[in-house]
Amino acid sequence: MLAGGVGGARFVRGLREAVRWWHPDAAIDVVVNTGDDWWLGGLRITPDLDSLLYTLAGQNDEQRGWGRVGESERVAAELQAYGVTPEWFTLGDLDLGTHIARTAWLRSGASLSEVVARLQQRWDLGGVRLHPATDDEVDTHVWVASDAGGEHDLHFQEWWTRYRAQLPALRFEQRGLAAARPSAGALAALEAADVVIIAPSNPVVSIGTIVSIPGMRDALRAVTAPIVGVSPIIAGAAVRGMADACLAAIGVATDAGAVARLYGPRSGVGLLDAWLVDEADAGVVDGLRADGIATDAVPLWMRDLDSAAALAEAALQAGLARRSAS
Ligand code: FO1
Repeated sequence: MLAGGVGGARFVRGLREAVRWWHPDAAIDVVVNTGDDWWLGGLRITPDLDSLLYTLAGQNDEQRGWGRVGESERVAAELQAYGVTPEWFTLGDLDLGTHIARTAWLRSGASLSEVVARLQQRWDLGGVRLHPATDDEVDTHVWVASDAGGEHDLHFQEWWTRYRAQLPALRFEQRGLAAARPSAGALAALEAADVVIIAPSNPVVSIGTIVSIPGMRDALRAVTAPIVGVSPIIAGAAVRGMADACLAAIGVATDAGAVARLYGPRSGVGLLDAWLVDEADAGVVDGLRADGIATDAVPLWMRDLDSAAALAEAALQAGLARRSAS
């Protein structure tokens, strides 16, 4: 799987359940977006990797959608009193344990992939292996208009958590992208895959960032496995997060068909062999099929573990059907 944070975490939890029930000898590798990552208070924060780690470990705060369950904020209050962290970005006490461990290992020379492997050794993720899309630092910055005319850039986290993506984004910039390369774990996972699933994550700043890493698109197009995507848009609205604000920034409609065309058919220069939309978007199916993307309309809402598992199994079956077809 390719995945971002919260949408990706729910889907992976469903996929793990589907694998437990119907494919018990299968393994799950997740290539995770690292574009949301940033340095704060001298610590390297990796939100999407942590969303997946905590969710799969059963340690996530389901209500807030990020961070640890049972969290406290004693240290955060001190950090904010010193002005080391802004009031719009909170590092909880338990969460800080993860950031301090990660930063200590990075400073001792470990790669982000090694850090992720060590972090997940502590928890039982039920057979799921997490891989940062790249071990290189590639922070997403968002360019917005300045009050006095002109434009300036914000780190993605400020745009996302301080401004809730309400400042119109002129463009996104993955800083450091040119020098980045896919992680070895990500490439190995793609090569070994029977099916590659693109999770219903943010198509611009999560999936888009993963695919924009030099070499990643070619690696994806070269896999022998079928690639099936799950729409992050249902009936013209983003399921979670602010995918609509991100799509608007790149001039793509907030529409299940438009996102499939953004990814593109693999028979062209794109990534998709198959695409799943919600039944509410059944109207886009014929057009996408005509464009070479095998599309089906299935229930896309992940309300609970069972519905997430059913969706994940539908994605697996859509992929496997393409494998026999190709
Ligand atoms: N999101 C917020 O809306 N407010 C926060 O204070 C906040 C803190 C935070 C700390 C660590 C972390 O891993 C994630 C955190 N997030 C917070 C969520 C984060 O912005 C999102 O998970 C992703 O960046 C969006 O995919």
